[in-house]
Amino acid sequence: MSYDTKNIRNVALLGHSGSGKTTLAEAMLFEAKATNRRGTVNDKTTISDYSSIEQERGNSIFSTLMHADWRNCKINLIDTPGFDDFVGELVSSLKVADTAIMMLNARSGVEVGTELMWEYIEKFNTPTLFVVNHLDNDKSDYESTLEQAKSRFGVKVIPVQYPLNQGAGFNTIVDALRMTMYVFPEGGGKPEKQAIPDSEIERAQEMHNALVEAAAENDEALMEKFFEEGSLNEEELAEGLRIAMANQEIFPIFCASADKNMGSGRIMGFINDIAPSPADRPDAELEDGGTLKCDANGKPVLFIYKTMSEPRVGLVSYFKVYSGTVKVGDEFINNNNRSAERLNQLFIANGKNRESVDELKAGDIGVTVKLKNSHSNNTLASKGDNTVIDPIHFPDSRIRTAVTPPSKNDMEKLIKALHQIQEEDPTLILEQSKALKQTLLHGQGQLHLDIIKYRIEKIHGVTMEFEKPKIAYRETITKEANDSYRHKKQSGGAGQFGEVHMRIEPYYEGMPDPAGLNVRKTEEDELPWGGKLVFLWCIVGGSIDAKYSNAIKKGVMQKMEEGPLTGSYCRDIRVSIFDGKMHPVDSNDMAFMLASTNVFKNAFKNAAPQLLEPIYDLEILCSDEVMGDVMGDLQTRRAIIQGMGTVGHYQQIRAKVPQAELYKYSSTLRSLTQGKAKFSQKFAEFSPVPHDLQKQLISAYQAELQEA
Ligand SMILES: Nc1nc2c(ncn2[C@@H]2O[C@H](COP(=O)(O)OP(=O)(O)OP(=O)(O)O)[C@@H](O)[C@H]2O)c(=O)[nH]1
Ligand SMILES: [Mg+2]
Repeated sequence: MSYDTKNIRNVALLGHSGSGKTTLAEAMLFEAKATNRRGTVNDKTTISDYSSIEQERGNSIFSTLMHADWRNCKINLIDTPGFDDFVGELVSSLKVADTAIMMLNARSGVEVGTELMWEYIEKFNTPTLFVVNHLDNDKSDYESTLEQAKSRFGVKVIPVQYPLNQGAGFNTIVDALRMTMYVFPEGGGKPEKQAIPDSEIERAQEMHNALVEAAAENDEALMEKFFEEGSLNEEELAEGLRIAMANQEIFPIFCASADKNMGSGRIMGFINDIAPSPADRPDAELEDGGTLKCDANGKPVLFIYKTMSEPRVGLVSYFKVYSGTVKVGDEFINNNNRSAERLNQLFIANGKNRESVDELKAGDIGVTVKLKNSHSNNTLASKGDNTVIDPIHFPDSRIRTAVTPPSKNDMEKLIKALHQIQEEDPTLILEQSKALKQTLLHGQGQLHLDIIKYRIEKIHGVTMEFEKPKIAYRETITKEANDSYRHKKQSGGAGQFGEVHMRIEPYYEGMPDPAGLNVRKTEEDELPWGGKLVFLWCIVGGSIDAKYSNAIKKGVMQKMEEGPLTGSYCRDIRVSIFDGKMHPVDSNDMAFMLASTNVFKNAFKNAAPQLLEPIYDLEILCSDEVMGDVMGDLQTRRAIIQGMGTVGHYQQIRAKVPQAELYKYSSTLRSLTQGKAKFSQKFAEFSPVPHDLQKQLISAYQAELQEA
């Protein structure tokens, strides 16, 4: 049997690390009888954190698909990792979720991870409910957590529940939607429903009224009814909340102790009653700008949001059915790479446990194995249907490292293993840098890279060392220089002769023709590594035949590719060839190329050469108390502060920082702020290296040349 679209709820669990997502998921599955044993993170027995690396660390690292039947609904639950190193898992989960549960830790309120995840919730427009967890902790503070959530996420944050006795003895939740009090037995589970005591009635009624108002606000008929009668009946209230929830007009707040299994059943009940089904969400966006309706009778289209390889099984693909009904044996075309695929098996999953099903309807999330040539972000559709779901846009990388295998012979094996991980984890970028002669990994943070190293070693059996990545400097000049060079060789047979007179100048957009020269031909090249080479042929009177101009330009290019100062790429230079000499017999392309390379090199050194370094725009979000440390640290990194501001109750710092100063920034920031800061970075521009540093870099290069 498969679930109808309207009875499916796709829910992603989000929240700062440690807020209790994995524990809540376990409690939900237990309450829904999807498991008969409630595991714990500490005992390494949860359904969600099933991989050995998650169990070793006690944190989620991958998103995990689970599901539970609750009354007439199938709730697909995706637990996500809280560490922002694994933000890729969060983004792909939000792509397919129709509701988010944002977990707040009542001991710490809105944390920096909450802020970042909220940005994604806003990007995806995901209907969201909050769960204030850890209410059984002595240090928990529901009121302040609620205040923080309201001040940060706005007036649409409205409590449905509050705890009556937070702290070690926590067992009672007042529910203002149902106007009931839930008293949990020791060990949690099914609560006893009691009348709200007189002492709490006023507070509960006030909250109830706020909910009714919020429910009425988004529907004219309900609004009218509310004005006429001053209230709504249960059904109308539910209908109003459904509309408000689907349109992100309300972000209800629930209470829980996931650890004590208190509160999870009511949350599932609310999801069942109020949260949107996939068909209640806006139509899916397509790559070509069109949209696709979530309709089980439509054409079958599925989108792979995640893949993972498993020992003995091979590739496991997690997908959402965006339209139609998919059945075992269905044939598809992968519209991203045109390869044909067949669904030989279909599953629903609870962590590592999979259960075969015959079909899945639009909106549902499922699993298949052994697809031949499909990866995350691919759309499968029937032959002749070119639908491509708008892909997941992953964030830019924030950290890089160079990697080497212990021996050169293992390089191929290492690259193969990295490629495989990259296919499963689109936030890992592998770069073979010709310029730096290094293999680079770009990722989301030190922890992200450490986990990749662990997987490479444990799963693929290849060791890998991290090395400091080199910096991709650029070279340019800051003034004009003129020079000439004669290449002449007369050993044995045919000789070689070529003489080139060259002017080089710093190039800028719209510069006038070179003074005193007669430009015959202009070639303007965008360089593959950025910047320009402008090549002017200014030979008059035939001192060099025009047929040698290509060889002369090639000679210049050779040095542009391996600059005279540090062997880095050169950029933004105008070269004018204005004189020279030929020999009727000994002149040839090779001779002119060599003459050109040499004259360029010599002129370059006299043209006040300047090294340029990559500068990154850095954006840091941190709490007040660590702001001073973050700023102090930035000062040691040649940072130029661009601006400061506040985002909620967090401080935001924007700065320009040279890439050379960002090595290991992710781990430094984490230890400097005990995880109370997050950052992102983006390449901004190349800018001049300070004089002293330039001198150091040049001598280091010279020394390297001599060693070689
Ligand atoms: N006392 C108490 N402990 C809790 C509660 N919820 C979770 N914990 C504990 O807090 C720790 C972290 O819980 P997890 O469920 O792993 O948190 P998470 O949000 O999944 O964390 P990440 O996977 O790192 O993002 C574990 O030791 C849990 O047992 C709660 O309500 N009360
Ligand atoms: Mg977890």
